Amino acid sequence: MPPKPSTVAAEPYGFDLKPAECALLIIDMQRDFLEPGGFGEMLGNDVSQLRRTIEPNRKLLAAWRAAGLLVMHTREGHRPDLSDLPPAKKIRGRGKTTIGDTGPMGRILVRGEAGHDIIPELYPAPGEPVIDKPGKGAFHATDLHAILQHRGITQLVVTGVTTEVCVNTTVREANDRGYDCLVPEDCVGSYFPEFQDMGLRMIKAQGGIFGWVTTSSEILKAIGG
Ligand code: C5J
Repeated sequence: MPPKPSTVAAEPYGFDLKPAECALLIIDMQRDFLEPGGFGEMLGNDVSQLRRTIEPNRKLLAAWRAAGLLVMHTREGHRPDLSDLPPAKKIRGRGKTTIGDTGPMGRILVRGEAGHDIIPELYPAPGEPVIDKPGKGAFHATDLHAILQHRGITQLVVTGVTTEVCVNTTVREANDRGYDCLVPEDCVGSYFPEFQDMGLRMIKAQGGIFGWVTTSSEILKAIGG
C-alpha cells in the first residue's frame, strides 16, 4: 500500500501530496554535469554546487523506492549521428568543444557515452523508466507525458540539475500539462548560487505560479522515510 495522502509543508503553501499519483522525476544527474573531470568542470564550473544535491537525492530516492512509488530519470543527450541536435544548439556558445565533440568522458552529451550516463550514486534500478531528452525540458520530444498518463500520475516531485535550466523548464512544461510540481530545494542544484535562489523563487512566486518548493526532509516525513 502506498503512503497515505498528507499535506507537505511547502512554499507558498502546503502541498497536498497524493503518493499513489505522484512520481519522483530526477533530472539529468549525469556524470558530465556532476563529476570532477567532466564536461561541466571543463567549462570552468564549480561542480561542488551540484554535488551537494547527491546525498539528499540518494536518501529521497531510497525512501521513494521503499514506499513502492514511481521513480523516473532523465538524461540530456543526442543520438550518436546527432540527427536530433538542432544546429542552433550545436553552435551555441561558440565554444571550441561543443555537443558531439570528444570531451573528457567521451563524446559530449551523446547517448551511450560515459559522461552521458547517470552518476552511480543515483543509478536507475531495473524497471525505472529513463527518458532520453534532446532538449532542456523533459516533455519536449519525449514520451514522458504518455508514460505518466498511463500510470495515473497527476503530481511530480522534481529534483536534479540544473535548477534554472532543465529543472525549471521541466516544471514549467509539467505545469502547462496539468501536473502539480513539488521541488525539494536541497535536491536541485545550479553552478551559480544566485540562479539557484532565483530559480526556486520563480517557481513558488505569485501563489505558486509553476509549483511548490519544500525540502527533502518534509517529503521524507510524508512518505515515512
Ligand atoms: C541541464 C544544462 N540539465 N544546463 N542542462 O540543466 O545544459
